Amino acid sequence: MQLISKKTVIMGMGKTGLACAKFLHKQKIPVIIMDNRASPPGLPLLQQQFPEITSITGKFDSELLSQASEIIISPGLSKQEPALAKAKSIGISIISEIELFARYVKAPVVAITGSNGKSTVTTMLGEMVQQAGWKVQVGGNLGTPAIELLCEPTPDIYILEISSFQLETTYSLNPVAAVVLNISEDHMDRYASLADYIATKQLIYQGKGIFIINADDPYAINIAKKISFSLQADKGDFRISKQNNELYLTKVEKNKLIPLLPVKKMHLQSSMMQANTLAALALGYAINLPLSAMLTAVKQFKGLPHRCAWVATKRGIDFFNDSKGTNVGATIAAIQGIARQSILIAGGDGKGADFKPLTKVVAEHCHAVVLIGKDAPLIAKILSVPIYYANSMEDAVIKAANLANSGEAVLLSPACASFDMFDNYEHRGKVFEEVVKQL
Ligand code: UMA
Ligand code: ADP
Repeated sequence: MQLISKKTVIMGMGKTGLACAKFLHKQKIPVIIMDNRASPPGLPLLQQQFPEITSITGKFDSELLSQASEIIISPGLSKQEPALAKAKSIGISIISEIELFARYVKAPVVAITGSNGKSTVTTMLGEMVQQAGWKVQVGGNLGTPAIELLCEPTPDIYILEISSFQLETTYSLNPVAAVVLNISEDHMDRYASLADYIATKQLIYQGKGIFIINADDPYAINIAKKISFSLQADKGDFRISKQNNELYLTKVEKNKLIPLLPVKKMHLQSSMMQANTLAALALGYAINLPLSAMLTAVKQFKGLPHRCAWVATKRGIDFFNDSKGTNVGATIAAIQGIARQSILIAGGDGKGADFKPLTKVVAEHCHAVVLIGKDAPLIAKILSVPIYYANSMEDAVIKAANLANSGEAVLLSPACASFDMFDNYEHRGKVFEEVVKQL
């Protein structure tokens, strides 16, 4: 294709690509959008709303990419994408949608990343900000693309969940506060090594803001101007301490412990929720939110669907939906959080993960595991408890329900992505819940 004048090329016609096209079109910046899938999900809407925007499907046009003024790449695509080689070799700028957002944003931004807990902390902090009476826009990897938030009236602050995929090509976000919540292996089909994945996550610590560090995380970097959080009683600016035999969310000021709220006042009290809450408090403190508003939001927070969510009790067995448990670290946290004998339903697309860290925790808490999906055989290899295979979610739930005893739990926490059997993790969680309700 011959370009008349240089244009911005958007790669990907999913949520991100569509939102970028819409935003740049509004700014009267000429764009072309391409996707190597024959029928990408955003195509019908694009053709309906913006018939004048050129769209190319079924392939990436390298020639056209090498004539672009700039390339905006969707998070599902890596900048190592072979079609980009020529454009890269001649120095064409390749940016994420978050970088585009950073160029236009007119209010402070809080940026949240980590392997697990991002959506929970992003949502909880959003509720704290609202509780304080500030205007807030919440989005990013959570669901609504950041660039779409710029089409709304400017708030007092933006709270963004940001994935490692988005960070790869983000350079000037300059958040007022940022956190890497934790690191556990994920997306090993995209990164050359764990070190590469960690380095990408740590790109969130860019600019002049206040950085929040998880003092319990062995991979947390040591940087100046930081606020730390920890589940231990002896470290962290925000930590868990024991007062009169009761656990408290605690703040440390000038070496003095200031108990903020008993953990038992939280709806969800697992250690992962304690860590997420401390992180949200540290972020809120960094942006000067009043403590009372933050604690009211903590008390009201009921958790998000598909994250260790109780579904039903049938024949004395509790069923939990943790479909968002898409990596090994999340599944370990879910098994420990349920804290009783369970039948685990796991499996799907493991994204190149090493499942070995599951062996011990499963042996301690699960007397059987039901496996589904593409990487079921890989998970089976590392387990020491009896294994049952299922070829559908219905089959898995029925098998798990038959294996569980009254007083135990059935936990769907796949440690894998869902795309081999379902549209996404929400679809997987909904199917699980429907089958459970029909038992
Ligand atoms: N794809 C192609 N060809 C293309 C473009 C995309 O095959 O030309 C494929 C990708 O490989 C991917 C899928 O299409 O499998 C979707 O990719 P996308 O970049 O178009 O995705 P969007 O619809 O724009 O959604 C993205 C995030 N998706 C990914 O990072 C894969 C959404 O996070 C996010 O909510 C949305 O932007 C708004 O910011 C989802 C996710 O799974 C929930 N994120 C990963 C995670 O949380 O672990 C990082
Ligand atoms: P993310 O957006 O990072 O995927 P979510 O808040 O959606 O995080 O939670 C995803 C999964 O990770 C949940 O299913 C839950 O079991 C697990 N999880 C949540 N918070 C933590 C944490 N702090 N540490 C480990 N696992 C967690």
